Amino acid sequence: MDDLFKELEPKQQRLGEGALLLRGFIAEYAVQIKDQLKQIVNVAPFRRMVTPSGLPMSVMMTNMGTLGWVTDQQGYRYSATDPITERPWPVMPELFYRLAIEAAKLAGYKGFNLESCLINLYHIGSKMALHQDKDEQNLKAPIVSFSLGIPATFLWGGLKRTDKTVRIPLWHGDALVWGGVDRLRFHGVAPVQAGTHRLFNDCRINMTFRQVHNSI
Ligand code: MD3
Ligand code: FE
Repeated sequence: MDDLFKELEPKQQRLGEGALLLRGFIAEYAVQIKDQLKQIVNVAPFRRMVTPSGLPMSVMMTNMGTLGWVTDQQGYRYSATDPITERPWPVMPELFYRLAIEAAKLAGYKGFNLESCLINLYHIGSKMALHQDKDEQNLKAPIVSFSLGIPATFLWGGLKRTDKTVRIPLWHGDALVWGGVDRLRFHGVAPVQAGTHRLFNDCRINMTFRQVHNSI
């Protein structure tokens, strides 16, 4: 869809019973978010992780919060420390915490006990293969995602890998919340097309906010 028409789209789009797309939800905070991200990546730099089969991912990653998602030849897991620095991941700034909880609330999820944020950095051509997010112990809590920078097409699949996928554009400032019956949908990101953004140049950043453990 052409960028010229995006203001004609509804601000809230229900993608499924448990999934809500909030167009432009974080747009007004983009400058603050960029400043905070700069400080995060000074402590925990973006790096290319390898999948359990040893292949480097095209997306670069880092984390903030009490737990971070990591992958290496040992497998996928959550870790309280950054394997590069062997120090705890940077504390999640208040702004991110507040915005993610607010987005979850708007989508109908209360009591979201936010523990982790995975930060993905896409360059032109970076992509994410179809997968399910199932490394969390708690599959009842929702996941909140924020998109920044150049747009991407995300692939919204079904509960089986072979189910057809719907292509949905994600623009700078969009938030997406999914949980409930939509929590285990297969999803991915198509190779990012060339573009430029006034704040993020030729990059796309996606942050996913997660509750890993069950609440007590
Ligand atoms: C979940 N990130 O980090 S987030 C991931 O844009 C991840 O970086 C993508 O998948 C990114 O694990 C997508 C948005 C998203 C979209 C559709 C979904 C997450 C979804 C459908 C079901 C479950
Ligand atoms: Fe995912």
